[in-house]
Amino acid sequence: MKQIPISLLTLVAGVVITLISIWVGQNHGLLPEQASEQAPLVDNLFNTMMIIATALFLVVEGALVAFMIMFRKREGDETDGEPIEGNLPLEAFWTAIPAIIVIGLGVYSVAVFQEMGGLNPGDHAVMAHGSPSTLVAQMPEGEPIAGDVMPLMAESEGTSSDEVRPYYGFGSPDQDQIKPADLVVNVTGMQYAWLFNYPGDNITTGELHVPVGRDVQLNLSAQDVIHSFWVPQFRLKQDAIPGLKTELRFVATKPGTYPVVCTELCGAYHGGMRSQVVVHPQEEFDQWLDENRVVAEQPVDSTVATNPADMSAIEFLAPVSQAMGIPTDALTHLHVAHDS
Ligand SMILES: [Cu+2]
Repeated sequence: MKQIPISLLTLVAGVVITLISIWVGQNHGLLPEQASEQAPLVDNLFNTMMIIATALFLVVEGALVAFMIMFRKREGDETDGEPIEGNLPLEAFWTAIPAIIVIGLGVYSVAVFQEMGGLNPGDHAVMAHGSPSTLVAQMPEGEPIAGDVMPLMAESEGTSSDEVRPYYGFGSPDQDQIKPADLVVNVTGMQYAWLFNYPGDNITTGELHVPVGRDVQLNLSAQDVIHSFWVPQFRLKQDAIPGLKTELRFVATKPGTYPVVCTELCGAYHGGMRSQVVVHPQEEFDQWLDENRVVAEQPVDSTVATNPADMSAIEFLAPVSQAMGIPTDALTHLHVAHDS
């Protein structure tokens, strides 16, 4: 052991730690599957941080264990320890290394953020003229959901679609060639549900359906408090804020069903504010659109459920009792007996 120079040991340890760290960084298995074009950008950043964290852990814990063994109390040694105090080069070294790592990761994460369009708020507010996103303000007046759910959005929209509005976009894959998205969906967060509206097709659903491989733009708004739209498999998250329009763009890469989670503590039942995003192959998505267009075209009266709380017991039970062969008189009796 004494014959091997310490610098050589350090070199070997450095190489081994580097190899282990790189392996751990690629094989940690902590992330869910990647299902969007944006996911690899986030994962590469996360993996880089895992590599650095593993290396730091091994160096710090390794030094601790190695020094415990190397400088342990030998048998018969009753002398005091050496009075070592301060080492400026060493302190400068262990301050500089973390500083460089933190600055490097900061620059890298901003680069990822920019690549996803996070640093370009307002850019395509002007470009939106004539694109599907301007349809947001043009939802039919008579459509029951639109009027109730998006009053703030309608206000901020104004009359001209050319004006630059505060508009926070995220996830737009190509900021240099801003083009309208293939599919625009209006997403409304409310306590405690997500509502998805397809403005072009007059469809409103409780779960998001999108085609695979297409550029999807979500226009987010909130009805009551701040919510946050998150799909872990897409690695994308965007706040839904009352009075402010936000946007999330993504390209889903894998057909499947993924969870939509609200990540802003928005009230008592926040934990239940979950939905799904279903990524379809294109033909299947077209079929889904067709089926739901048919439903949307039904008269409003027949599709909207009545609220049983507004009905008397007789009104509520009458259709059922007829089907079961119970005379209506019996119901009247029940009603009176209940009231007295
Ligand atoms: Cu919420």
